[in-house]
Amino acid sequence: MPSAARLSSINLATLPPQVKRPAYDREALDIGIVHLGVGAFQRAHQAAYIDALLARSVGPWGVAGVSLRSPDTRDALEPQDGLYTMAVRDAEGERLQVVGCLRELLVAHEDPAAVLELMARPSVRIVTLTVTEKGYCHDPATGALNEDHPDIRHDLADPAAPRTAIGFIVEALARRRAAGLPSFTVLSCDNLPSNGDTVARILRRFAELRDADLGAWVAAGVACPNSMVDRIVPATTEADRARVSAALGVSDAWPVVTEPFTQWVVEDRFPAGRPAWETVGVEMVADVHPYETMKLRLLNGSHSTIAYLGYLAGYETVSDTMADPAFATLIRNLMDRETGPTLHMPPGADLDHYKDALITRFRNPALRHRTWQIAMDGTQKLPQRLLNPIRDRLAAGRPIDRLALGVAAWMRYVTGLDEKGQPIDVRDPLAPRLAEIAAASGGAPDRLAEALFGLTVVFGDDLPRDPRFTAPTVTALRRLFAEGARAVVAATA
Ligand code: CS2
Repeated sequence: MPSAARLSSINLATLPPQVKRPAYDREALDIGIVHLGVGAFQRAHQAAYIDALLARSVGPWGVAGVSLRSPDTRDALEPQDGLYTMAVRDAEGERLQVVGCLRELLVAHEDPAAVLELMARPSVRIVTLTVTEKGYCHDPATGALNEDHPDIRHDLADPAAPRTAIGFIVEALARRRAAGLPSFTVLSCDNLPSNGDTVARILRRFAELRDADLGAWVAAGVACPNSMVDRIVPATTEADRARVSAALGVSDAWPVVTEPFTQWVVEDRFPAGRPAWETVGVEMVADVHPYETMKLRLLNGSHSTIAYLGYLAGYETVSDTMADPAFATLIRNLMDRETGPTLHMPPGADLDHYKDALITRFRNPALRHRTWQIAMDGTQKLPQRLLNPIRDRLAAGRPIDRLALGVAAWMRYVTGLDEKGQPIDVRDPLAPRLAEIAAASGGAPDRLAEALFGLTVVFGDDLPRDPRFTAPTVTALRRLFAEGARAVVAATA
């Protein structure tokens, strides 16, 4: 990085005129929202909405961003007074905007007491989360708290120094209760089915395990609206940092890069109050469920299918994969013939338009969204993205060939060796177990599939017993080993 000055409050005024910047008094912002899991997604999504809201009318909605473990975001943004650039890119070009709503940055692992103090402040009315699927410490197949999770056991034993988002929220709520303060609303912004109901169930169970009274209080008094979040935000690259810094004339250690599209649908249940989100394009609704299923199945289900098959076929990014006509056809047909027909569309939504827009978004050549990034944490993602649509298809007596190919591609991927025999860096909370299974199968597709079906936390106990699911999945897996992903995609598309 050249020795240019760092982006910060004092040089905001010197930025080139085309760079949008916070049009409000940042100093006057109280912390109204604590966000757990401050990362690229939240900075390009929720924070962008809050920034737009504050620009319309300044209010008590400053955001404190908490990282649970890694100090990287805090280390990058603290010297910048919490400021960072959001670069919105597509084939037409790039727009830069400096976002100003992040007013405090904390690292929970370093100072849990400071995070609990923050969450127990009277000004805090909402706690939002993007901690990824695995951050909920639950069984993905059932949505129930995993009571044997080592971090959950730790947090139950030592509530004043938690490690998990769940432990922090419940301890902060207990402190608010003891202080006679109202509880905050908990808003999950992760790609989980019924994310609000899921976090409510997990919080209630965790609180109950701490003490029955607290459990009852959490169950009765903490609102957890469901929400659907959508914006594609690939990991920032060195090239992004250099390009954005050059355009600013000052250096930004961690800009975020995203697409023009953004959507946020939220259930309107905020007893402690909320920002006037509807004034900046957030859809406030009574029931998020149809929006969420549409997005998880059409966007994320396609994404995971692209990620595993594309990676195996040697494609580095989503747009590279989608530039291959066989893949583009497969994904369109997956939506048209398998996932789309399982949906009850939200009021006013146009399925064809939504699917067309997704294909354009996946093709966005200005984003380098790595297949490897999306391939992460498959054990946490498969149930809602591919397996639930498979259940619905089977219940309707309909074929699942493309969905099964996606599942088989995940199985092939988690062997940890690609089609050229090169190692794959498989990131997953169950990675050690997956590696054991792969080693024990000795490269035999049937044994591999059989052993992976035994992961009840992923497949439940229904699908592994249903030959209408296992047979096409095993067939696809055999073919992936024998013919390679590109050929199987072309033949299945
Ligand atoms: C992706 C999502 O990494 C992944 O699993 O499918 O992060 C996806 O980009 C977002 O959900 C888009 O809203």
